[in-house]
Amino acid sequence: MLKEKLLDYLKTSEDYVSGEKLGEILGVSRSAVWKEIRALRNDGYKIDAVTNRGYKINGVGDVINSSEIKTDCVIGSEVICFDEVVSTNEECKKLGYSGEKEGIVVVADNQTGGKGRLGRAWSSRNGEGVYMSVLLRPDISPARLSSITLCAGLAVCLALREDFGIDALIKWPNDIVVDGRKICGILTEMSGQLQKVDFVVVGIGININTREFPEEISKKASSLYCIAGREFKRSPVAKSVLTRFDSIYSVFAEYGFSAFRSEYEKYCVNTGKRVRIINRSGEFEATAVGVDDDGELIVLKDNGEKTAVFSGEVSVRGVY
Ligand code: BT5
Repeated sequence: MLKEKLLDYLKTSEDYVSGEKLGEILGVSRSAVWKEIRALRNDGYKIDAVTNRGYKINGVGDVINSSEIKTDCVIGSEVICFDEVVSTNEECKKLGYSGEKEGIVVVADNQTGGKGRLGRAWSSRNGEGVYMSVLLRPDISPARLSSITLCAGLAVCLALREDFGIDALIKWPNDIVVDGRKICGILTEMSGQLQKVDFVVVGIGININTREFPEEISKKASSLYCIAGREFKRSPVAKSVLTRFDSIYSVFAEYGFSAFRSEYEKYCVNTGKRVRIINRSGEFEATAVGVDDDGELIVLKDNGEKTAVFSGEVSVRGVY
C-alpha cells in the first residue's frame, strides 16, 4: 500500500524529504504523495511540511497500524489491522484455515463481538484497548496447548511491568490483574485433530484507555489509564507484548513450559492463596502452591492431598 510505504520511508528518514524525491522513490506523482501525507495526518501522524525542504514526521498520536506494531521477530512479522471486526480471533482463524504462516497478527480498533471463554463476552470499546490475535502453528500435542495461554499471559505481564511500569500480576490461567482488577484476558482457540494441532489462535485483549466500564464488570475491571492516571498509546503496548511473546514462545516450543515455571510462579497471584476451584465435576476449596512443568495449577486440598488442576474456572479469594 502506498500510504504504508510512504510512512515506512518517512519513519526511517532523519531529515526532511521533498515531495519530488518521495514521488520518485515510490513511483508516483507529487500530488499522489501529498494525498497520502494528508491521509497520514488524518490517521494521527504529525508531519511537518517546510517549503523547499519537504516532509518530516514529528510525532504520532494513538494510532493502530502495521507500521507501528510490526516486530522484527516471527510473532508480529506481519500485522493486519482493521477498524472494526466482530472478533480478532475469528479473523485470525480465517487466516489459519487459508494456510497463512505462523506469527501473523490481526489487530482491530474495535470488536463488535469480542469473545471470552465458554461463550462469555469480552467488552471492547472503540479505540480504547488492544484487541489482537496471533496465529501459531506449534508442533505439540493438543494436551500441551493450555500452556501457550500461560506463555502469552507471562508475555503481557512482563511487557506491562518492564516497559510501562505497571505492577501487573497473572491470575492463572488467563487473566492479568492489577490491584485485584482484571486488565487483560487471553482466549486460546485451536483447530486440529485429537493428536495433531493444525493451528492455534491466541487472542489478547488489554484495557488501555478505558475510563468507565459497563455496569456488570465495573467492580472487577480496570485499565492502564485507571491505574496510572494517564493515557497510553496502544501500538507500543501491542508491539512490546508481541516481542516478548515471541521470545517466550520460541523457548517454549523447544523446551516446554518448565523453562518459565519459576518466573510464572513469581508473578502468579494465586500462589499461596486460598482458591475455589469450579470445574465440570463440582467445586472445592484449596490452597494454591504453584504451577507444574505443564502449567497446571498445583493445589493443596484441606485433607492434605496435592492435586493438579488442569482446566476449569478458578476463583481466587481476595482477588475478585
Ligand atoms: C477472557 O475470557 O478473559 C478472554 C478474553 C479474550 C479477549 C480477546 S480480545 C482479542 C481476541 N478476540 C476475541 O474475540 N477475544 C480475544 P474469560 O476468562 O472467560 O473472561 C470473560 C469475563 O471477563 C467476562 O465474563 C466478564 O466478567 C469479564 N470481562 C469482559 N470484558 C472485560 C474487560 N474488557 N475487562 C475486564 N474484564 C472483562
